[in-house]
Amino acid sequence: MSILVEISENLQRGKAKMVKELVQQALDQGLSAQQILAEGLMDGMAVIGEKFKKNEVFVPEVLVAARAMNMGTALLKPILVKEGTKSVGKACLGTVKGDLHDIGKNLVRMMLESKGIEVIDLGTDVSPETFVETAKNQNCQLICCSALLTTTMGAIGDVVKLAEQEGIRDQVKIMVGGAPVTQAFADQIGADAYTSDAASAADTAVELCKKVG
Ligand code: B1M
Repeated sequence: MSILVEISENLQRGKAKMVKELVQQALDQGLSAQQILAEGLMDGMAVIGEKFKKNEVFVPEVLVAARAMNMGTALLKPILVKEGTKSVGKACLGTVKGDLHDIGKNLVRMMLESKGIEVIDLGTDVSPETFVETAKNQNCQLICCSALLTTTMGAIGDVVKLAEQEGIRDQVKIMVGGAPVTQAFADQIGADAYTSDAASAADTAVELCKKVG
């Protein structure tokens, strides 16, 4: 069995310590951090997601898998994030109000940092007020909102509206993403950019920072 399959399967079983060991072994074997992330950790999480959908696994199993995912990504982070890169801009990032999913958000953070963007991570269940106040007080060029639930994605629209009301809409770009979010939804709420994955979020963020100046 390839080490990437082993990582994926152990993640699915929630074996966090084993996942951490296997990720280290994979790095020692010379596999790239990107490959371990995509074909090991994210592959395992995708299988869990499908089983969760079909009621074949439940919240506790998903939580332990998420913990294993986080243990694995913690090892990859220093490699994916090039330390000491010149800052190209500042972003505040969070999962929107009512939503506790943070794995995708954490990946977005990692990728943004790898491109030299300073990230203020607001965590999960972040209110529109917190996004907008932080952007204002910390002079962020970007507000980055992640939403994983169809019931919470509407909260991104509230962030856009509040940024308008607070008079900072022309000083800040708003980026959105997360499994249920689409380009059409982003257009509908007046966001500046939508991307489907963390790597393209980072590329888009760099472009937007250049536009804001
Ligand atoms: Co939740 N959950 N969950 N869950 N959970 C989903 C999202 C769901 C699709 C599962 C399903 O039914 N198939 C479903 C939502 C259905 C819907 O809304 N239509 C669901 C549900 C229903 C729920 C609960 C309501 C379940 C319950 O309690 N009955 C509950 C809600 C809690 C809450 O938030 N208030 C809940 C709870 C949980 C756990 C706590 C158990 C756990 C979260 C643990 C954690 O995050 N620390 C969890 C998990 C893990 C999932 C699934 C299985 C996996 C999500 C994940 O981490 N994916 C998920 C099923 C799925 O998505 N297939 C599911 C891996 C991650 C890398 O992908 O986050 O999509 P993702 O991020 C991607 C892109 O979307 C993008 O980049 C990443 C990849 O590069 N991206 C951005 C993300 N944010 C971005 C921002 C950007 C740009 C790109 O710009 C700013």
